[in-house]
Amino acid sequence: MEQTLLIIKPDAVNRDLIGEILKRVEKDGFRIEELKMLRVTPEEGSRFYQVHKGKPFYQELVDYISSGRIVVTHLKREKAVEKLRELIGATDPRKAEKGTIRADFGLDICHNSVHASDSNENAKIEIDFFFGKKS
Ligand code: FUP
Repeated sequence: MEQTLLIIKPDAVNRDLIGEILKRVEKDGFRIEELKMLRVTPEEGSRFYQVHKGKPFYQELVDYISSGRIVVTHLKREKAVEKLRELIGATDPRKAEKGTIRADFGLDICHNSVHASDSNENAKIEIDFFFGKKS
């Protein structure tokens, strides 16, 4: 079974969308393996998004992810990475396919409600980042 990481970002937590988003994820066949709510520091946010360092939106992204509480979930499913990317839709909510989480709830390209790992390699790194290394 493949694994991936989903983050429900501050805009969605602040608009009481945790239940709605997790319902969609579970209905799509994902098993929630681990889950927690937390707030990252700017330093943790900058480490999490270090692949984007140097890009014009980097500082806004780091400020945003550390601006409020997030819900982090470790998920399992067949083809988990690919299936979760499909379920959340494109990065920019205006370009995301109808019925996806970002199309339905995202506010703009920065405040786009959710994050999902984009590869198996990054899923492992991101799950380790939030839930600690698994043997
Ligand atoms: P995604 O994998 O769909 O989350 O998208 P990226 O890894 O390309 O981008 C990570 C985050 O950076 C996005 F969720 C939002 C932010 N971003 C911007 O704010 N502006 C951009 O032009 C691209 C990304």
